[in-house]
Amino acid sequence: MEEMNKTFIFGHKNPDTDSICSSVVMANLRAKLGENVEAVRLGELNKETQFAFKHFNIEPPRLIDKVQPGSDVIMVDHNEFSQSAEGIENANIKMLVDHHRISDFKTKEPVFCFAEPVGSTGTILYKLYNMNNVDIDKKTASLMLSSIASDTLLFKSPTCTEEDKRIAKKLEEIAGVDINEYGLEMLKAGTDLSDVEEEDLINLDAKEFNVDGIKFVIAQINTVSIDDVLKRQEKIENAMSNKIKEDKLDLFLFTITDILNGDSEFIALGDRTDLVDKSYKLEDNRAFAKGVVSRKKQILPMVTKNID
Ligand SMILES: [Mn+2]
Repeated sequence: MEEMNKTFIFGHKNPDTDSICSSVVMANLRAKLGENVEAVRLGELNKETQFAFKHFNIEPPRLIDKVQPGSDVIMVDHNEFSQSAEGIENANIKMLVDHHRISDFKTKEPVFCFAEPVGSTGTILYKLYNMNNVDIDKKTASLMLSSIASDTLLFKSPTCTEEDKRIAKKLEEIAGVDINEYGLEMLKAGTDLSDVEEEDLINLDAKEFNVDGIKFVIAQINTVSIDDVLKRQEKIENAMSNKIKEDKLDLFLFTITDILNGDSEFIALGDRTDLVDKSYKLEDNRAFAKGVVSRKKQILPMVTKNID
């Protein structure tokens, strides 16, 4: 019966560091406010996130695969149902904390929404702690810092705001961590993908979108060498083609992001590669995108603009 009163808190499928850290940070806050909550996750931890939790000696959340009808949930770091838990349509969504476009988000009951166009969900959570007069402990600050460092690529992403920078400074003091030093180590830990099979590589950080009946996936991986990843182009393309067939996708856009220089290389497959080609001329199914690092602020708007 206890499970029935418990609120589950989770980020998106194929979780990244911000999704995992934010569910734990939000769970800490709700627990301090006296609520029965548990942070859970909707997928495996990537290497970057594993590094963060190990570094600060924090237990990562438990894996779940679906939510039961009528169960109480809090969504963090996402709102699109196609990126959420199986059964989300029939859950009771109590709260949303997010920094993405709002799309296909529906609730049965009135809902608390905390959404801002800032660099990470961790940034919004910092403000929620303040709003509730709850002190931020060292571990919580470390997780918020990890969120900011990861999602803004250490302040290099165009999604990064002055607010993220200001809050990161405060968190550095609480956590006793130099974000530039720690953040680079964390980002680099996430780029060691040599032992990841191509089938998994394309799903590590993949998000599905539905716009005007067009179903597409934008996946992204971080690297310190685009050329290294391109050595695997053929196998990556095979995996992408299989995924396109399986999920009936119109487009699969795989993005290889150079975290040191802040550029990306696209690999695009599917019937609607024109949605990329209109902006970046594809040759051998790929194109170099200078200064492009953000899915939400650069890549997704490019695709949707080309749909119109
Ligand atoms: Mn995020």
